[in-house]
Amino acid sequence: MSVSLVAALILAAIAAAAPGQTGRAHNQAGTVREGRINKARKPGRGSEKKLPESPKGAWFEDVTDKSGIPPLKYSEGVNFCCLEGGGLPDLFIPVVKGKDRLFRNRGNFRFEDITEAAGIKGKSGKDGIGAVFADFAGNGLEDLYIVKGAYPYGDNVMYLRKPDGAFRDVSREAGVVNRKNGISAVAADFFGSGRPDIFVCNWGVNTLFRNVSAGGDLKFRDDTLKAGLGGDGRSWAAVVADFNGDGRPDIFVCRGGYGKPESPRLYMNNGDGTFTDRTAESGISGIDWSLGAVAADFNNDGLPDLFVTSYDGRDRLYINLGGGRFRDVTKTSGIDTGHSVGAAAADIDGDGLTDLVVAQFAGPVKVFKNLGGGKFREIKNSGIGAWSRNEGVALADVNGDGAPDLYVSNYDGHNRLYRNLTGGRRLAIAITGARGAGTEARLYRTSEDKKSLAAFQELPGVSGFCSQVPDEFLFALPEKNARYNVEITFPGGEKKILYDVRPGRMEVKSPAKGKKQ
Ligand SMILES: [Ca+2]
Ligand SMILES: [Ca+2]
Ligand SMILES: [Ca+2]
Ligand SMILES: [Ca+2]
Repeated sequence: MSVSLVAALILAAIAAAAPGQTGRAHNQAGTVREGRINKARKPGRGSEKKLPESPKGAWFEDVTDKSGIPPLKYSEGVNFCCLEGGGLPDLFIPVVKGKDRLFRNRGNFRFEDITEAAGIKGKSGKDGIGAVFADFAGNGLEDLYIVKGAYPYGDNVMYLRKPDGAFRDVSREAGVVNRKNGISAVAADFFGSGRPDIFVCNWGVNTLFRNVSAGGDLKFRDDTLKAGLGGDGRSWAAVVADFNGDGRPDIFVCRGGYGKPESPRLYMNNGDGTFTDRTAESGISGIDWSLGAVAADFNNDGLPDLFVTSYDGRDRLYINLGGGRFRDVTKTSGIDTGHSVGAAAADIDGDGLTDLVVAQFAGPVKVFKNLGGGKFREIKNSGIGAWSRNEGVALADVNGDGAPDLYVSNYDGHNRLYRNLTGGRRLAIAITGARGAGTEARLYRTSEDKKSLAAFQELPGVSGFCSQVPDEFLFALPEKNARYNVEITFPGGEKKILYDVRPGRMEVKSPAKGKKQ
């Protein structure tokens, strides 16, 4: 089935799911007016006389129009990545039925389109949906893998980044063309080799590419069947986290489609090159069609929890109980979204608790403040425009002040960049080097002889729907008089401890070598 057909099906779902959807919009005076979302509105910002302006107390301010990022119709995923490892996050947007775009972050929320200069070529008739950056070659530069799931099936593209900044197409030499109907990919060092591997979500059998690169050349081996990941179905997106706390990155896969209910799947990493499907005993159930997921520790107990979007029903929040088991707490959580695509999690308001952004296709993007104890409250004056048909979302510190900013991808061209207005005492730690995804950080609050876990984060590589966040930890340090230490654990088990951290932004390099393959 083609991507165009996917889009058509999604649009049909909207017509059925969201009649009379209402929303909020803000006029220039900053007052709020209620209104009906005009689903027939044409994309493009040229017709927008009044820009959305955030009301007093809003969490976000729309900074799109000075950002240099144009309206991009048919964009779905969004990838934030620091192309040189450190620095401010750059932005890549795969565009379905269009040309993929790469934007360089020039600071102060301004981006420059460097697609052509970087050598990124959109192949006509081949649509990009999901993509993933990772330092596959291990030389400190981020390479790029784009999944092309169009009809007829496109060839996936692997770009190796050269020291002069240009990307070179090495898809065939690297062995990752993968001519299947792919949707997205996630990169992580699954086997502790020191080099990121790739898991591709396809409509059909998924693909695991093991990174067997040597020297400066990229080389991957299809280990799907050997790894036990050969199940059939329709997969959309995957997230990686160590869900059972054994130090090895596991895979959660979102699946399903019209007329064919398919449960998402949780694959636990056995540590010997294989995975085992543990969905049945995990307690994750009740979703027939999941599109996106975000793994984040919502209750600060050191275990990654899961928020899963459902395209044909209510989204779900699962709290990790340990040992690979989860509890569905959706009903008591205060999160009321559904028919959604993307999601993103970070401590947006800096109070020490991880908040949630949900991109509904049938309605607006909603922001939920984490109140603790598994409860959330919707932030009504989030500052986010009221458009529906939202796709991927990602939270990243675009301006380097430590507070997570937001990008929303929208199928109708209302893609927007939002600046975080909440302020507060923030610590950003960018992880450079080849081993970002799967790296964990524990923030401890210390006083006299006591040490308590204040927050836990694991770099997910990709999150939500076909989207990627940079390899950066964004912590709040809410108590001015407290002392905070950060313990960073890299894939493979090496640790670094940062004592008495202060607000600001810093870079930490991941150890270069991993286990022998
Ligand atoms: Ca694990
Ligand atoms: Ca947790
Ligand atoms: Ca918060
Ligand atoms: Ca920021």
